[in-house]
Amino acid sequence: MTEQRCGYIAIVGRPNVGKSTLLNHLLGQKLSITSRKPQTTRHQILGIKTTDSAQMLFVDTPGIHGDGERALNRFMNRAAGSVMNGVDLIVMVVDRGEWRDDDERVLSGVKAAGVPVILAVNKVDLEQNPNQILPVLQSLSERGDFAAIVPLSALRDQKLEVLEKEITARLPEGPYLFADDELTDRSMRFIVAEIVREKITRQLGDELPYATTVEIEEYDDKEAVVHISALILVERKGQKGILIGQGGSRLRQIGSEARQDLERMLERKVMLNLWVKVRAGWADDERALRSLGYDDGK
Ligand SMILES: Nc1nc2c(ncn2[C@@H]2O[C@H](COP(=O)(O)OP(=O)(O)OP(=O)(O)O)[C@@H](O)[C@H]2O)c(=O)[nH]1
Ligand SMILES: [Mg+2]
Repeated sequence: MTEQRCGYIAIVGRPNVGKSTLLNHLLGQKLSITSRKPQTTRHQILGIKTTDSAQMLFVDTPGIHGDGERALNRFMNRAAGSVMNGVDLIVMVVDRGEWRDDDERVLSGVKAAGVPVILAVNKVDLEQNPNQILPVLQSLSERGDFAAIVPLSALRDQKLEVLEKEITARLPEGPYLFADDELTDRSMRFIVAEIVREKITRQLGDELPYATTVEIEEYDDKEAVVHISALILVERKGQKGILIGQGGSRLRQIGSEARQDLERMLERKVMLNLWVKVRAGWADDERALRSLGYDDGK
């Protein structure tokens, strides 16, 4: 019998490099929300992948970035930073296209963590000329002491098995910590709130998603139909208007897309009620953030 391995792996990187996409594609199931916009992920999310030889406990994190003025941004940076302490391995995700100051910032946090680091060079599917990849990998290898460097495409499922092999080889030997059918430690309420936020992020203009958070007021799955009420908090009255849209059309669209995802996930009919409320300053007040379920690992 082969020895079983089990350990925690932090997925870190600057915003928008594809961390959550990588997690979902490694799991073969959507767990963490994604979008074209940077700073989509706000919370740590545990995704569990169990095979015959290993249990990989992946922690997706918010993108680390230099602009930490608002309490929400500070929370997100701290949440990502604190994850790196206490994991067995780090997968640092970068975009094959460019190295930015924020990558440098991530790298210094990663080095301080003192565990092996695998560099995942993502979005290689966007490279027209395959000959361009080699020099990119060469220059990345000079930036740090990486246990392995794996060029891949999370979105197109390319070379994910190579990454998985590199990860498994570096996990400590030990018994599995979760049942083999468990996907996450997050509650369904949390996942519902995230799915609603994903639809808002994907549908609305650049500024609005950052001013928005979602709170689940009711989650009742005792009947055949799952009843869910979600409250969308925004910061200003004008934002409420944009979110609701002409005659309620925008909110209906968001609700209908979220409901379809949820019905697929739960394999049940879902009744989803969405409400919008103005709560000024929710993103600036650390106490308010904690009461909304934001956790920075402190
Ligand atoms: N072409 C291409 N696009 C990708 C790939 N991986 C991710 N993307 C896209 O990149 C964008 C950002 O992906 P996310 O997974 O949300 O990125 P993230 O690093 O989690 O971002 P934050 O949570 O905001 O830090 C989305 O539009 C993805 O579809 C890839 O391998 N190839
Ligand atoms: Mg993300």
